[in-house]
Amino acid sequence: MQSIYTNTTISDELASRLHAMPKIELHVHLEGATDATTIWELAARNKVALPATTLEEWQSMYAFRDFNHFVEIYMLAADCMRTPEDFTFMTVQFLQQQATQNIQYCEVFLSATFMLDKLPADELIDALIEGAQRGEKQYGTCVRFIPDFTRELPDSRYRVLDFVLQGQAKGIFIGLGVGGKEVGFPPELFEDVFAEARRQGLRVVAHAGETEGAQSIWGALHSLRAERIGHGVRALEDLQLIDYLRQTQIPLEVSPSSNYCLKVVPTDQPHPIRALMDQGVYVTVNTDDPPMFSTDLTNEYQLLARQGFSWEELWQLNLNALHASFLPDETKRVYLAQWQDFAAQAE
Ligand code: MCF
Ligand code: ZN
Repeated sequence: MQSIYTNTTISDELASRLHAMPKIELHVHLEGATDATTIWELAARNKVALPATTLEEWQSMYAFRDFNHFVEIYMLAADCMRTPEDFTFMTVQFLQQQATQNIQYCEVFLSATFMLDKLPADELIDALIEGAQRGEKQYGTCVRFIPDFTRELPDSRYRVLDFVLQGQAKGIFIGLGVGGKEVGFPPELFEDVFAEARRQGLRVVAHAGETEGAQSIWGALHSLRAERIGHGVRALEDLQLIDYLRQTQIPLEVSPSSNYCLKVVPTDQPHPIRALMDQGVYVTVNTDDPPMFSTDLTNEYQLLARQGFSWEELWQLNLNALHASFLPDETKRVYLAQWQDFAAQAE
């Protein structure tokens, strides 16, 4: 990929403050957070054939030509994950990586559509719980999952909902999501399952406004009653939608590097998160699939700093993630008190 637009350099002091800053992440996929080397090892262990003869060749396939190519690689990677132990391992490894950047809590997607044919729901849930407990104990970072179904496989949606309800009862799943190809699969198709999920007390979120325009976001808001929008950057194409998002303060989960890598945003342009924020839209910063986009959350904040965001603005974006999370208010207050200590020291 071409280098991403920047218009300023940042001090080492700001770079390390962004690394040390206590953080929360709301939009990251477990499968997409698993690096190419681990996928290569899982493929070998589970005897899954990848279309590459060496790890280097597999790594080179992470240069995505377009969105569909990304989907292809993501599905190949997800197919290498076969056993409960794989999911426990991936979760512990993920929490370790998050902890090194002082990410204290994350809400993580799981591409459930691809998993339910491969291993029994209860074993997968127990494996994720085991990973979450082990990871939190060893590294201090807490995780809750939001399984999603894939738009282009809508028949999986009720199976995924049943799975989410099983994990909700065990306290590890908090919501239902939808992701994948927007083009040809509008939100209106999934109104039924989202209504049922809400009735069952699940939180609901939807990817929208990434490869489709504002109409897809309107659909996610009106038909699905999504509480947060994954990406949503194409809201800027519709001023009425921008007004609506400003008034309702429905959060957007923005992932700058992902948008550049998947050609949602041209690499020679500043990221539209600036325009969204300037118009009063509620935005948060996320990684989406960090190793697939050669990034991590620290790097996303540093990239925005290199596009001219001040420390105060970046700190506000970080606070936005805390407030937009599905944590109980009491827990948010505890984090906030700790974070204020950090901010006071940083001044
Ligand atoms: O946010 C990115 C790109 N847009 C849509 N979906 C996904 C992204 N990263 C992972 N996904 C997931 C999605 O949630 O991929 C699956 C779904 O589970 C579909 S096929 C890539
Ligand atoms: Zn995503």
